[in-house]
Amino acid sequence: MLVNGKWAEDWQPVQAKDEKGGFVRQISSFRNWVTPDGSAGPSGEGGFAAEPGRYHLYVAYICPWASRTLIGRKLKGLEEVISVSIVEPALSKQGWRFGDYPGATADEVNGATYMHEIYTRADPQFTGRATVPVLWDRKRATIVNNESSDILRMLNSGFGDLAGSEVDLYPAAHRGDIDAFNERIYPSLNNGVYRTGFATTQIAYEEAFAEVFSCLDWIEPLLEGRKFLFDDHPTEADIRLFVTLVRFDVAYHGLFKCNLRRLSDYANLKAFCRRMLDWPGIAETVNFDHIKRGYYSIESLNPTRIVPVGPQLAEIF
Ligand SMILES: N[C@@H](CCC(=O)N[C@@H](CS)C(=O)NCC(=O)O)C(=O)O
Repeated sequence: MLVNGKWAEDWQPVQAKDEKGGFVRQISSFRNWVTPDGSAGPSGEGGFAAEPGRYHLYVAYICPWASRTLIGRKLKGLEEVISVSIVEPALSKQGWRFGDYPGATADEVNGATYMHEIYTRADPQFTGRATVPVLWDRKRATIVNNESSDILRMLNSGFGDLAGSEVDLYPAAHRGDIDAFNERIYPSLNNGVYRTGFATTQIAYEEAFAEVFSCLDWIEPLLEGRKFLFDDHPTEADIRLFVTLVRFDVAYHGLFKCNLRRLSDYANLKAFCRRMLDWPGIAETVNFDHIKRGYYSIESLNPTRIVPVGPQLAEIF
């Protein structure tokens, strides 16, 4: 992580721990919003008006949080408006790195080698972890926001007419349901798999493990007879569910020891993932090679860094 703008120690996954040895995720620190007219959003300051070519997304294909924003960008037709850089899948001793691994890109905007350079460019004294996703503003040469739930929401409505209107990711009629669903699945499933995998005590592991499977067991019947959770197209809630489910059998079941059942044992969840993958644009955001290589590069969980051969995406879905 960075301490006062300097890279301080070799990268390791556990951020902070609670009193039981449970994994605690860092709170995102850049919270400004792109809005159609540059007025301030729900948090942070104004001055970030929607403009084509002004904003850039830094992402990792392995990362479910970053993948939320990649899917949002596709579904809102913003590929020509917002450019993207993709880090290499394997975490280096200095965290995320740009390079020539297949599917990764260089950083054409800032010319950085490591993601942490983007943080110190925005704040030379930054202390914290250099996470993805990051939404970068070329004009003010700073980070607009590094919280995926904010970025996903601003992709839906912050870009005004620059975005497509066919898919509303946060339809007014379903906002209460979407918020409640997001709130329930974040701790127990989206972050729950990480709390399981990065637990440092048996009790913290078992508690997180139980929450993961009770959450999956709760969602499975909800999807009975439905294409998507709340509408006839994907919304924020579907995106936030999908990014965790699609990684489940290939990374969380093995590496994170979420192994009571596989995702493919849940008929409705599996069929839901297939429908998401069939929605135009979504499959392009899922890179199984990066997902496998990235998770299995985490040395504290997999000291040999051997990448498992199976399963392939087509075998699961
Ligand atoms: N709250 C953030 C979390 C992002 C996050 O934790 N990303 C992980 C990748 S899955 C990361 O970049 N980790 C690098 C690190 O912690 O050093 C969000 O949702 O945007």
